[in-house]
Amino acid sequence: MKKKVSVIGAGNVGATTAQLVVQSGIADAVLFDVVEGMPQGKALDMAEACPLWNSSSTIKGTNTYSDTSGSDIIVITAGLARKPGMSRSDLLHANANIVKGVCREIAKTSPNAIVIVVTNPMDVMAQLAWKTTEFSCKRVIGMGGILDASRLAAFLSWELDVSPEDIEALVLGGHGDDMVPLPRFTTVKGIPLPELLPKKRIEFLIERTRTGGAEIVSFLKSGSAFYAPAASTFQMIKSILLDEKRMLPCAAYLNGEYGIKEIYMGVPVILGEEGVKKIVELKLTKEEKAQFKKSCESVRKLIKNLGI
Ligand code: TXD
Repeated sequence: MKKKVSVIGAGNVGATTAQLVVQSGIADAVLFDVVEGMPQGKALDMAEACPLWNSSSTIKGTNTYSDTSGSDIIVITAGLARKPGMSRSDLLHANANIVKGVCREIAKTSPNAIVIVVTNPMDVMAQLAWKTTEFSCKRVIGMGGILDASRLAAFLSWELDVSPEDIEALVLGGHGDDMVPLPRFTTVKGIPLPELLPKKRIEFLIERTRTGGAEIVSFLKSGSAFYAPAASTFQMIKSILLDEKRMLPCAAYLNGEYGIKEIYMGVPVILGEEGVKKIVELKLTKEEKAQFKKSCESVRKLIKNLGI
């Protein structure tokens, strides 16, 4: 039997993630949303593309949690985008209510699933999902660092005129304005970035990475990025389902690693069939440590604001 991936929230990121799963053929998918008809319509459309994709995966769109039961992976993309007049804090509470509701349901219907949290503010929502499901922290993981690193890799490939295939970028910290891109650990075929570009240029590309999400929002006007976020989520799904043991920057629960306790933070982890197999600890410089700590404080503030 094929593995089962359920995507909660059939909007831009959710539907595109489901598409990547079904198109790859590595699992069957269920697309869930509270909007009636929308997940059914998108799922039917994808199912009708399967013959063209040579995929034997199935996909079902639904408004009923029982259809997601027994999932191997649950991806949470359900949430609201910020509307005019809405503060970040309003969004925090609105999305927290949605994620909490989703987690209560999936904990009952898919008690053995690995949960990938995408909804923003992602690090905080990952913490909330872990608390609400009461799953082992190895089985609740946030998606953010892969996307940030992919953005940096794309900018570097244009800057250096080299294939993105040969670029390994690494970004730590929370998935927010104070993420911590690491030039020392960003390499082109093994050559560290500081040997390839002047400091000023690296700083410019790092700043573009930090504001990468906003750059896309400013073009789209309504809605935010979804192709690269879905591709990032799919990389996690694949590493888990195929037990690839990829080392990927994800939000994981830190309990002493990096000198940080009891919060979700973006760090390199090894992802396999049981979820987080290992948190990889890097030796950071004083400056990198300070940036990482600052990023942790921002996430901690939001967690406090939510009272979790
Ligand atoms: O790197 C990252 N982690 C991110 C996060 C990258 C991109 C997007 N990021 C966040 O993901 C974004 O800020 C949002 O919080 C989520 C989903 O983004 P998307 O672009 O897919 O948003 P949409 O298109 O508005 O889709 C959200 C869907 C929409 O169809 C709603 O009807 C649905 O969520 N929704 C729900 N589904 C299930 N259950 C409930 N309660 C619910 N409420 C809304």
